[in-house]
Amino acid sequence: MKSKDLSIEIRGEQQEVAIVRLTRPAKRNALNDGLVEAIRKAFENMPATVRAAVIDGEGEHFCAGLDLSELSERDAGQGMLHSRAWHVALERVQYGPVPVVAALHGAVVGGGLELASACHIRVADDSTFYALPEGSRGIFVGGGGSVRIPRLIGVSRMTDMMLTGRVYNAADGERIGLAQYLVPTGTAFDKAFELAQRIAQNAPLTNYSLMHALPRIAEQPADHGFMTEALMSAIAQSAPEAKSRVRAFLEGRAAKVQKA
Ligand code: 1HE
Repeated sequence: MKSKDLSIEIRGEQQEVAIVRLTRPAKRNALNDGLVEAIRKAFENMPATVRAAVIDGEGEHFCAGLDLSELSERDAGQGMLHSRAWHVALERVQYGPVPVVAALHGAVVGGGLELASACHIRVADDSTFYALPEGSRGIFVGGGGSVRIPRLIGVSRMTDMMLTGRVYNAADGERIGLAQYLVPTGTAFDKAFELAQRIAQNAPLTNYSLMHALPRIAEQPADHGFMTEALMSAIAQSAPEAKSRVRAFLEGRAAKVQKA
């Protein structure tokens, strides 16, 4: 399946991985309304056979953020609705059908960082840099960045990025928590795909609980969180797949945890 600015490729036989690629390199994968809608539809219409996804960007940069050429046309009400449309699309990424691994390189800026923050794992190569140029452009984040980015790096670092235009390089980005993996230039997609293939082998209920229950539990007061955890834990372990995986370990048929 291919639209002008977004391509979707499904790889694998049984536990499939979807590769969702921004294909607007001439504009550094800047996200216009059509592209935001295409991302939403990609996750709403993901085939049931897909178990994990990778998002990456064609060309030298992952994503230059909001398409600024569309910004000047909006009044306040339209601006609010535009931001809400981003919220819906990125909510479909974060709370969609499958875990999503972002493969980052080059610019991951503005709305590009908001998109990356909605993914479950971020793999960055050495060419990656992160910024929130909204601060210098006289605007504010609108794609969920003020909710998701502080959860990765804290309010003070995000405030600094927006107040001063601070740009984090790939190594510092990994150090502060913008990415979980740092790999050599040109290898982010390969690493992200390898991780997605691994994730696709998990029991679907395990992936579901990590995507949908864990972030909500983390937001709950401890007392509520313990209760939700107990419920999720009971549901996950009751699945036939959980029972057969535990039995495989006890019978010596499953891999041991290896020392890192
Ligand atoms: C764009 C955009 C864009 C590039 N909207 N057209 N984001 C920003 O403020 C980042 C703006 N972009 C940049 O700082 C740079 O383009 C990059 C560092 C990402 C890449 O630099 P470079 O030298 O590789 O490319 P370029 O020459 O700057 O751009 C190539 C073309 O892409 C050029 O168009 P052309 O017709 O002259 O070839 C650029 O105008 C175009 N382009 N970025 C529109 N962002 C939900 S709210 C989110 C709010 C935000 O995201 S605000 C932050 C926006």
